[in-house]
Amino acid sequence: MELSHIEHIGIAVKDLDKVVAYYEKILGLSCYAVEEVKDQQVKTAFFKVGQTKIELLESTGPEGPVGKFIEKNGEGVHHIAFAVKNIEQALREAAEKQVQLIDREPRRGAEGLSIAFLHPKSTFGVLTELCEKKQESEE
Ligand code: CMX
Repeated sequence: MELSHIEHIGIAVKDLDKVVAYYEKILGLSCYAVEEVKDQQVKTAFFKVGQTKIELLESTGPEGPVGKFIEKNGEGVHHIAFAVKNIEQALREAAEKQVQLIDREPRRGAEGLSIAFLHPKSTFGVLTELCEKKQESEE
């Protein structure tokens, strides 16, 4: 699988506004986008640190993946997302190597990226996201 960089780190938070204020006022970053991803029951806020982004995730429903995560673990690092050259190929390779896929096919995530998750039970406890920025014409 060809990974180019860490695309983002996802962090589960209880109160998006409060945490955005921390990243802006203490760490000196600037939030450049806030977006709700309805099918994932999350509201997200993005920051750039070099080539990598920080994605803050506030749950919009207790049964969503972030709501369940916070209920069990509290706030903290939720997932790591790697940029891949070819997401379909990367998923095929992972499946061939017996990695459990959460998404068998890529789907559209925040910022219009093509994304898919690997199950933390087969990635040594780290929920892993693969992302590819498709050209408009490829979608
Ligand atoms: N990191 C590590 N382990 C995790 C985890 C995470 N983020 N989320 C859940 N788990 C573990 C749980 O601790 C639990 O472990 P045990 O069986 O040892 O108790 C196990 O996975 C099952 O967890 P669960 O709470 O019962 O939840 P589900 O099985 O219903 O769902 C998962 C788990 C990973 C399949 C689900 O959270 C998922 O599909 N995640 C991918 C989508 C997602 O996270 N979307 C939010 C971000 C969207 C975005 O970035 O835009």
